[in-house]
This record gives sequence, C-alpha cells and structure tokens, in this order.
Amino acid sequence: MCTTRLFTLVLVVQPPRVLLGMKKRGFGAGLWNGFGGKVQPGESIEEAARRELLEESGLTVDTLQKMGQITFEFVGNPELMDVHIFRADHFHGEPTESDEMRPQWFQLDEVPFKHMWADDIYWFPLVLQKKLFRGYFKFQGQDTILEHTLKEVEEV
Ligand code: 8OG
Repeated sequence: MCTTRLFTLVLVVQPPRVLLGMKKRGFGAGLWNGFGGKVQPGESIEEAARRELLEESGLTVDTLQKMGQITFEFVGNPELMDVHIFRADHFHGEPTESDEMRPQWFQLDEVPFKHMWADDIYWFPLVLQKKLFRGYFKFQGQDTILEHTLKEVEEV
C-alpha cells in the first residue's frame, strides 16, 4: 500500500538573490535547498512551513505564497513525499545557521543546481517567474530521475 507524507519547502526570494541553506544532516545532506520539513500532526501545511523556516533559518515572514506541489516517488520506498513549495519575498530577522542548515545568499544567475536535488532545475525557474505548478518525479536513489511530469496550473 502507498502512503503519502506531507512536507514543506520555502524559498526566500529577493531579486537578484535567493536564500538557500546547506543541509548539514539527514535527508538531502550536502545539498543546497530551501527551508522546510515534515508537517506535524495537528499543524496546517502553512503553519509547518513557517515553523520549519524559523527553526532552520531564524527568519519569520508575513506572507507565504503557495507556488507548487510536487510528489516524489523513490523506487523501493512505498511512501510518497508530497512537497508543498512556497515563496516569500519579505522576511524579518537575520539568516542564522541552525543544526540543520547553513544559510547563504546566491545571485539568481548563480544558483548552485549541481549541488541541489536533480529536479530543482526544472521547477526553480517557475518559482522565480511566480508561475504555479504541479509535478511528479520518480527517483532511483538520490541522483537519477527516471520519470517526471511538470505542468503549470491556475491554482495549487
Ligand atoms: O525533514 P526533512 O529535512 O527530511 O525534509 C526534507 C526537506 O527536503 C523538505 O523541505 C522537502 C525537501 N525536499 C524533498 N525532496 C526535494 C527535492 O527533490 N528538491 C528540493 N528542493 N527539496 C526537496 O524532500
């Protein structure tokens, strides 16, 4: 049987730069990413997104814009990951290193895709263009995409 687990991911975008964090441990360690994690029982997806952003980067935001939703399947793992992706253009606080993440600003033309999840290069440009999307990526291990779909949508 397939179960689905909910995750959040927040990208803080302030053109011409974006804030990413180097994941220091756990799933995706060694890769640059936005800030996020698992939705906890009793929490809304947006509450989880704010909590994870604060825990991992030290930042709070007034508005989170829903940008997209991607379902990930990993061959051999019956649990699907349903990742809800948000964009924030304004924040409060100073980016601060946490146990999990080391934040760093990147120029938008120097986003380190080679050191990010392989799917990110497909949908990251949509976030920057404020286009809404839904996607599905099937991974073999952590590096190889076997199949994917990605489409722009009116609503997420
Ligand atoms: O709790 P944990 O840190 O393990 O949560 C995983 C985080 O990684 C969560 O924010 C969702 C995010 N994430 C995936 N897969 C991918 C992916 O393929 N690309 C990006 N950019 N983030 C991902 O789980």
